[in-house]
Amino acid sequence: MVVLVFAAAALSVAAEPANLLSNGNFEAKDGGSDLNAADWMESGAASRETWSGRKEGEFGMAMRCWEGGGTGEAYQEVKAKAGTEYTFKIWACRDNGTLDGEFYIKLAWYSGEKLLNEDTQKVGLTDAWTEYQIIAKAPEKADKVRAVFGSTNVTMTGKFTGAELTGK
Ligand SMILES: [Ca+2]
Ligand SMILES: [Ca+2]
Repeated sequence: MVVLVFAAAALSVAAEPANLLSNGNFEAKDGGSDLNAADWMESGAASRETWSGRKEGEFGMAMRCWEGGGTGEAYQEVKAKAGTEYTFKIWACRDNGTLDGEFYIKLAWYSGEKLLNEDTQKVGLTDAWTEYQIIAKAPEKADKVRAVFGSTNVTMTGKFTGAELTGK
């Protein structure tokens, strides 16, 4: 017992919880199109763009104001455990100017293919890169979580990268 406690303490400095998402930085593309990120599902305004990363030449996921009426979404699904608290973090910013519409991040809980519940947080992006997060507990019967971010009728393009989902 003493040995176990000691080992846990020694590890605690380095033991960041693992990121459950793959390709959270959107640097890998899916098949032939640069606009399509590996491991993520995109719709509407969402597009993988080289101008959407935090640094010049790095990819991120854009929610483009000129496509899909500024409404779009990207998500990735992973296994979840009921009762576990999950934190979904993502870096984001938007083009400068007057914004109509909304950006959001969301955790959607599933039992198999059945949607149980959604925890959604609006994020008021600015033109400075900022890390946003939502923390929510997986409800009873949940066995899958969908980490989602998106836009609804936005008039300014949003940029997202550095997605991370952890559970504890
Ligand atoms: Ca990136
Ligand atoms: Ca994709």
